[in-house]
Amino acid sequence: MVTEARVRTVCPHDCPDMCSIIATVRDGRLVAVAGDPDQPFTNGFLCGKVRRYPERVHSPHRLLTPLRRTGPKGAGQFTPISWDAALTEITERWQQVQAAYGPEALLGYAYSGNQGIVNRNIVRALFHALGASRLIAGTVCDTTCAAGWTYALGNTPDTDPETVVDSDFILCWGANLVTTNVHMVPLVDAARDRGAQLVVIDPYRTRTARRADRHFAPRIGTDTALALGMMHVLARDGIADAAFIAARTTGWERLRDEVLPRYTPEAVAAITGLPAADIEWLGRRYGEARAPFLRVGMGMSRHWGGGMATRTVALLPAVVGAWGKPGGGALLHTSEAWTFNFNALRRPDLMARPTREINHSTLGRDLLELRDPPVMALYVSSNNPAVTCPDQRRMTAGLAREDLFTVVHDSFLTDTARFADIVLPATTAMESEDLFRSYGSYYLQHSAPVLEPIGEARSNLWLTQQLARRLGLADPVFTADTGMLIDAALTGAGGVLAGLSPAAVRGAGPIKVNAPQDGPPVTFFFSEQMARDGLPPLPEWQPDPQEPPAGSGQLRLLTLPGHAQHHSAFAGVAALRRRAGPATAVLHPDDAGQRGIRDGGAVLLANANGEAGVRCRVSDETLPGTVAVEGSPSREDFLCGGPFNVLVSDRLADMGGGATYQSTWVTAAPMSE
Ligand SMILES: Nc1nc2c(c(=O)[nH]1)N[C@H]1C(S)=C(S)[C@@H](COP(=O)(O)OP(=O)(O)OC[C@H]3O[C@@H](n4cnc5c(=O)[nH]c(N)nc54)[C@H](O)[C@@H]3O)O[C@H]1N2
Ligand SMILES: Nc1nc2c(c(=O)[nH]1)N[C@H]1C(S)=C(S)[C@@H](COP(=O)(O)OP(=O)(O)OC[C@H]3O[C@@H](n4cnc5c(=O)[nH]c(N)nc54)[C@H](O)[C@@H]3O)O[C@H]1N2
Ligand SMILES: [Mo]
Repeated sequence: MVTEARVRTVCPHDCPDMCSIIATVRDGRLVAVAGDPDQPFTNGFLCGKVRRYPERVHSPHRLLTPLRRTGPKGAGQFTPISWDAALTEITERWQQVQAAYGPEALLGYAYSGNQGIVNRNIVRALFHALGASRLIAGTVCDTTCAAGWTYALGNTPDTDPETVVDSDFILCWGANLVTTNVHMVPLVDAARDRGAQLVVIDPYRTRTARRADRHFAPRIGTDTALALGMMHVLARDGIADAAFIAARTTGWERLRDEVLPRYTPEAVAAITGLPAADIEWLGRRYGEARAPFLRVGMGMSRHWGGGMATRTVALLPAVVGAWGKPGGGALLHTSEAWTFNFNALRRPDLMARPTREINHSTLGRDLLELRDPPVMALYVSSNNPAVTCPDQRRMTAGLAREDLFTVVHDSFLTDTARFADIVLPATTAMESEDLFRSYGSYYLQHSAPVLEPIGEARSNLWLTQQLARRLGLADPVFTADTGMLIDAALTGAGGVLAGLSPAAVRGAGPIKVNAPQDGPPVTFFFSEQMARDGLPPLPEWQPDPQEPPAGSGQLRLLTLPGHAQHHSAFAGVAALRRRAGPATAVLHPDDAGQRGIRDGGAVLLANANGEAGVRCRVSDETLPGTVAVEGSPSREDFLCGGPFNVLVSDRLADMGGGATYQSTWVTAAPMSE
């Protein structure tokens, strides 16, 4: 007899949408997924990637058993072993490393491949208890923009995206909604049906820019100047909201008198490459809108001046008093709202003393250069640093170290797993229970497991607890079940989570929490905190001192998330891989012409860090002087060299310790095939 069930679950990926999914399971197989029509933000549809979830879950490339390395590091040669043998070997090796080098010679972490509150956070408890070095994760993504945003606005949660329907002017600043936040698009369209305008500021003509009423393409890294130019116009023309500024901001006079006079539309035009008339239009239109909604993306912060860029753009709503107006406000991410009792899962109290911290963005260098002690054992979960971290030259050399004992827990044999000594098979979120919160909306949802684990795959929670037990760790967190851990994460949680019990979330489907209505109590035009942290307290645009001089022939690299991929997490889905195509660079016709590069030809991108051989697409979607690359393809998708991050250095941004993918310059030349 055929059994079929429909189960309500959640998309676990690192994406602002956090969709509610209705999964159809037939005879123990996931056969279909659909967007939950009862969750207003998901709105009954899924993105093109997650629609293919059955192919990811049942991919022929899924890891089904633990593996032990048999060939050279990186070659991907392994033999299956039992869980018992794998766990025994790991515990013995870790104990040897710790005895010989001390506990900080071990570095273990889980990153954001699974956004579940339990499965993402519990892994930290193990490494805290072991006294291991700690990874400051997320510097590869959002720590720089988060720092800039907080300097400007404090920790107030951002505007609810569902309120955008009441806006009359939607400004998407370095945010490519159609690709990275597609469930906001119908809400933007609803506002447009009622007369709102959509304006996009992005150096690339993205899918979102193509749908916009107006698209402005400033040079990469010039947003600070552009935002100051808009403020210049607002101040000069008396459109700034004096009452709001007086009531809820600090430092306006200093900004207005010391900074803004220098950011005339003409001066800003010279920096951004936009016509002065466009800067005038942007400033005036933003100021005259009834309820402007600002959607700020993270990509615009991934360069040397990225923190200042986000900090400055985040000031705009206060200048015009947009906060609190229905339809107005600003959204970077809603993370601040989720005040879970994270420490009940992460358990920093299990550390005997605060241990060494390692920046995710410099992981490769640290694997090679750290001493006293060196990192001798590495555990990577829910992350593919051999593709997605900057400075792949060092990352590869670090992972290739013969004396480094590496364990990777993943559902697929990723580029990172190929360097592992032991690979452990991970469940997908369809095979585990968890609690999810969205970082781009205000929904919370419990997810029950939809399927039995595929093969011998196991969850992050199971693995953490097995290792803890074998290492003699007795704390109850290492025996608690998922329900108890969800309970712990909600206990004492304040803010929007206050009063929510596990019983209330389990089986309840999506829950919308109370989104903040009013915006930040204070906007800091002048920031004492920045001064204390050794940063310029007033916004100021600065040229990148490492930018090569004009005429050097180098192109600036712009790295964009893949439309048909989620970093590398869908590499096991053949149809999506075909859709993403080979690793590709987009060159402007002028740049391609000057170099004798033709559309569809092979091109070598190179700099002092490394090289990547890719297909070329010639298009004016990118600015002259900028070469755009999409997604995070695996090394095997390159004609030679790669991945893209082999071109990127591990230089850090101005604040938040973040990666600077966009502060990369390369030469481009035709390649013989
Ligand atoms: N399909 C898909 N969706 C994803 C992901 C994915 O890999 N694939 N990744 C997810 C993750 S982890 C994240 S963090 C989010 C990120 O999603 P977003 O926050 O939207 O950030 P990005 O898409 O990286 O960058 C947004 C835009 O910023 C532009 N940009 C880059 N530099 C500048 C600049 O200097 N100035 C301006 N104005 N714009 C600039 C880029 O051209 C890009 O179009 O997306 C999530 N969603
Ligand atoms: N050049 C350049 N580089 C970038 C970016 C860029 O814009 N440009 N974007 C950056 C950003 S925003 C981010 S967030 C990072 C993302 O970087 P990564 O975290 O490396 O992203 P993924 O490739 O999605 O890798 C996540 C891995 O987690 C695995 N996984 C999923 N669920 C589970 C689970 O439950 N358990 C375990 N153990 N594993 C699981 C997936 O199979 C996948 O291999 O990349 C950064 N790198
Ligand atoms: Mo990210």
